[in-house]
Amino acid sequence: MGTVWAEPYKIKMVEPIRITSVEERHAAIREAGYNTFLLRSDDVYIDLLTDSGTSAMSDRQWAGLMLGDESYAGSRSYYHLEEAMRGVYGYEELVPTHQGRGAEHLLSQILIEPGDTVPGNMYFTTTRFHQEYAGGRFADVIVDSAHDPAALDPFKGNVDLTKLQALIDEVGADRIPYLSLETNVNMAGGQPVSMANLQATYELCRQHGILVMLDATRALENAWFIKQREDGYADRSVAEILREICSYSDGATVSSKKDNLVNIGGFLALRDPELARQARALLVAFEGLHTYGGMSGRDMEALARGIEEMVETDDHIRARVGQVEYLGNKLLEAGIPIVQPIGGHGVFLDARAMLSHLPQDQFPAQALAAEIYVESGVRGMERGVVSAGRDPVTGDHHYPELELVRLTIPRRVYTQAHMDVVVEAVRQVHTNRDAVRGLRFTHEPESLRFFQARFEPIE
Ligand code: P61
Repeated sequence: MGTVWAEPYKIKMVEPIRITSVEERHAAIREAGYNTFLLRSDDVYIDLLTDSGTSAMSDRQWAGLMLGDESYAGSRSYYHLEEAMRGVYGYEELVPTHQGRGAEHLLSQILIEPGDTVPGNMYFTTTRFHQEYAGGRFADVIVDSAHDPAALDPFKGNVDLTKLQALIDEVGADRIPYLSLETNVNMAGGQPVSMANLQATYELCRQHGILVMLDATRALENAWFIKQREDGYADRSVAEILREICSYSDGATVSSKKDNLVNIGGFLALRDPELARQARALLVAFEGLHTYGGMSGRDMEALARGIEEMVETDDHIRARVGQVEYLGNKLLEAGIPIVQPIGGHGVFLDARAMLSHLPQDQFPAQALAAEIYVESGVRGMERGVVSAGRDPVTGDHHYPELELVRLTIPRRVYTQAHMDVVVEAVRQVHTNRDAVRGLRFTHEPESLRFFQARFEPIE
C-alpha cells in the first residue's frame, strides 16, 4: 500500500455541479470584472478558488452539528474543542474566533506596538494586513529559494536565519515582538518548513527574547512533508510530528477552514495565560464570549471532531496531498510550468513563464486565471502582483517574484476524473497562451484589493 493514495472514505451524499457554455463564461467573467472572486459559484464547474472552508465534512462531523451545544456561556462544545486543540496541538490556552483573520487581529493587537517590525517566512495577505493595521511593518525572512518557482529544495518554507539575525541587528530585538512563522507557506506554493529549521529558529528567537507565533493553518500538511522528506521522521505519525512542530512556538493562529476540515471557524492558541487574558479581553469586544468566540455551538462541535479526525491515522493526509501531487505531476508531464516541489494544498501555475509576453504590471496571473475559467469553467485564483498590493509608505505596487495562478484543491470534494479535466483545461490554455491579453484596473480597492478589484482587457 506504500505508494497508494486512494481516499480512505466512500461517498454518501453528492452535490450536483453544472458545466456552462464558453459563451456563458465569457459573459460571466466580463460581468465579474475579470476577477474570479467576483464570479457566482453557479457559473463555476470545478471550483479551485480555495481550499478554505470548501472541504467536505465527514458523517461524524455532520452528526456533531446536531449535538452542538448552543449555550451562550460554558458550552459543552467549547470544552470538547478545547480538549481536542490541547490534545492535538499541545497549547494550553484556547481563544476561539470566527476564522483565521479574527485570530490574527487579536494577536496583532496584543503584541504589536506602532513602529515594530514583524518578521515572517513570506507574507500572507490577511496576516500582513493585521500587522500593518496594528502599526507594524512586515519583513520577509524566508529562504531565497522560496521566490524561485523552479528551485527544487524540499523545504522552501524555511526561515533564513542569516536574514533574521541581520534584521535583529538592524532594528533591535526590542522592536520585534514576535516572529510570524507560517507552516506550509501558502504564498510560496504550499511549501513546508523543516523541523530542524523550526527548532533553530525558535532557539535564535529565544536567545533574543522574541516570541515565535505559528500560523498553523496548514501545519498538518507540513507534518506530512516532514514525514516524507526529513531524516528521522518516516516512522513517526503525523500526529506526533504536528505536536513537535507546535512545541517550537509560543502560540499559533489557525484558520480551521483548511486542515481542520470545517466550513467556518478558527482560533488563537497560546501558552502564556497572561497573553491569553489580554486576547480574551479583546475577544469579547470583537468576536464573542470567550467560550464561543465567533462560532456557534455546532460549529465548535464539528471543529472539535475535524481536529481529531485529521490526525486519527495518516491515511487522510496521505490521500489529501496525494491528490494534489497527482494533479501537479500530470501538469508537469504536459509541459506546464508550475511551482516545484508540488505543494500541499494546490498546484501553482507559473504565469510569468507561461505568459512571458505580458509585463507584470499587466497582471499576467490575473489574466491567466480568467482565461482558464473561460476555457473550462475551472476557477483558480491570482497570487501575484494584484494579491501583493501596494507598499503603504511609497504607494507603489509590490512586485513579487512569484506571479502565480493557484489551483487549490478542497479536501475530500473532487475526484481523480475532475483532476483530469483540470489538466485538459490548462493544457488547452497553454497551447493558445500567446493570444492571452493583459489587464488593467477599472476599480482598485485600497486594501486587500484582489478580493474586489475589477479589470478590463488591454486592447
Ligand atoms: C486561502 F485570497 N486563506 O488560502 P481566514 N493564514 C493562512 C491562510 O491561508 C488564510 C488565513 C490565514 C485563504 C482564504 C483567503 O488573500 C486571501 O480563515 C496561511 O480566511 O480568515 C486564509 O484565514 C486567514 C483567500 C484569505 C485569499 C486571504 O484561500
